[in-house]
Amino acid sequence: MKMEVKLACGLALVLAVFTCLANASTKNVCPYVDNLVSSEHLRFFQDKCYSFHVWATDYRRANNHCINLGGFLVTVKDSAVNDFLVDVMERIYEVDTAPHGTWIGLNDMIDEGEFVWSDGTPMNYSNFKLGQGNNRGFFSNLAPSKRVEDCVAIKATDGKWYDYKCEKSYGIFNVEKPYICEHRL
Ligand SMILES: [Ca+2]
Repeated sequence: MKMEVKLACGLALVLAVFTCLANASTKNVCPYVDNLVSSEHLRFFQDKCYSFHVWATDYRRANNHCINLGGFLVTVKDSAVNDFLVDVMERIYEVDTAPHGTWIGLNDMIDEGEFVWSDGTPMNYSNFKLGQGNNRGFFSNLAPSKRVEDCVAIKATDGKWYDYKCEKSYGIFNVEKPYICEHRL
């Protein structure tokens, strides 16, 4: 073998090792999350991992589960993430299992009308359905205090956001929803 060929081979090997090390340090692998239906429910996108949970519960329980898994309810900071979530939801959620949306980590529990994400950041990108986020529920005959809607869900059918009551109370349905956790690597 000629010296030039040996050098070229050696250089290629060094580059391969460096490429391998660089990929390993990128850590584009989702953490292990128990109780998922299948690996399809754990997806990597950009620099984050997302776990899609099909079991329906209220907002606080959903967020607490995400925190217990080392993450929090998903933040949707731009349309690329919104599109990604809808794409996965269309594949893994039957329409009948999430007709009233899937919890995302957005709420205005502390200050009405001031929506904040579960990581504490303010809402700079919004994708509410026209007229949603208005704190008013379907049951407009209820007393104002019972109409409060402070937690937000996304629907796979249109990719839009809707505000709902965070927890179940008398006369209120559909507050138990599937949810998506975000895991920063
Ligand atoms: Ca509200």
